[in-house]
Amino acid sequence: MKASNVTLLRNARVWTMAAEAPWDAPQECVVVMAGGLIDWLGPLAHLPAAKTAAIEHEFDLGGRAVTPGLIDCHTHLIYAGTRAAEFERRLQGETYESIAQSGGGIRATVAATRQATAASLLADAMRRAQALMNEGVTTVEIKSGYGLEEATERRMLATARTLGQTLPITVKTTALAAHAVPAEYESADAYIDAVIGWLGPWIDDGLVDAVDVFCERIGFSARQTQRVFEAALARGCPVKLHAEQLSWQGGCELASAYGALSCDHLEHLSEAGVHAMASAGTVAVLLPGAYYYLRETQRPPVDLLRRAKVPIAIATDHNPGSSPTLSPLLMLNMAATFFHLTPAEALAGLTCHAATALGLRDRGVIAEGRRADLCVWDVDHPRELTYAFGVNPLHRRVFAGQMP
Ligand code: DI6
Ligand code: FE
Repeated sequence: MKASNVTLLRNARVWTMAAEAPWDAPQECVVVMAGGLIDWLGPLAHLPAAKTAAIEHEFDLGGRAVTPGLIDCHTHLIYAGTRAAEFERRLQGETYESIAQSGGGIRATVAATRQATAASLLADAMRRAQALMNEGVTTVEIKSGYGLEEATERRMLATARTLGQTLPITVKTTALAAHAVPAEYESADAYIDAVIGWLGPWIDDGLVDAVDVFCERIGFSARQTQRVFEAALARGCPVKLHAEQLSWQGGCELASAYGALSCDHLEHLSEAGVHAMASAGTVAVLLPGAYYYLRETQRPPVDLLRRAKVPIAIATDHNPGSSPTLSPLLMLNMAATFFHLTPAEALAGLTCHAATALGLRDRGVIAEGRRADLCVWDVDHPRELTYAFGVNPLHRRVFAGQMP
């Protein structure tokens, strides 16, 4: 096989997810992939003879639906242990916040993760990543945040990098050392001082693609968030924020002022926050799994986001405490049922807008020159991906032009 690996996909019904592309009618076409990119897209009759001559492999997709590969732009995939017992406590009436305040929650996962070896963290994370890939994920963001000490945070970031080098999936890493205050620090401010000291070397060592903070009354204040953002941006590293999940903290206004890639969760987002995000081009990442699992009742202000033309992404937020799901397809359904996204908006949220939330311009839509990361689905129309739940119609996942 030549390095360019020129492959023709025939009989494809393509939803490119480009902004202007029609939702109701697909593009009936062929796709040429070369060197891991989309080389050409259009009706077979228009395929230039020179392209035809270069084709090395051909696949007939039998009229199946093709979309961009799914992008899960917010996960906490690397951790040890489970919080199933904590789930039982919540079923008995304890709240997520009260469990966190009594030393459980994030801190329980931190204790388990500090004990774990890099090999076991990698093995667990590979199983979880494989589950995402089985539903069509080709790019995943992975956050640190269960170490809360230099060595373990670094181990999480390095494990995420290794995962991306081991499996056929792109991994974007996010340093979320400011996830909770570890017990050994007297104050949140003292811990933030330490985090700021760690960030520089991690960024210099190529371990970090973005920096995140849990801005919440059980996390860090807007002022503390600002200090972390300034340290990250001073090193040229983009920022994103866990914002307005359990309470309003003004995190979105702050994050937008710093040009954040995304603000995530957003159940308590204010109208001023929506406008700040719109002006900054910050993506709203909605996480219906956490909303469902914590039995939240306040929905993110989807109408305001729509009207202000803030791009809306959705993600699994996979984590052991508030969203232990590995199903991006279920998130499509929940984004529609809970947040009233249309199926087209939900799928855009797992493809083109998720790419923007990660600062990636080379994927998320199907177009010439973009990465050939694709999903081939056994459905007539991709609205069926949102309509059904507990169903996986993935036929093939194409990663960088490689057919499985
Ligand atoms: N928001 C969340 O939903 C997760 N982290 C965060 O900042 C929950 C993390 C956990 O409970 O382990
Ligand atoms: Fe999260």
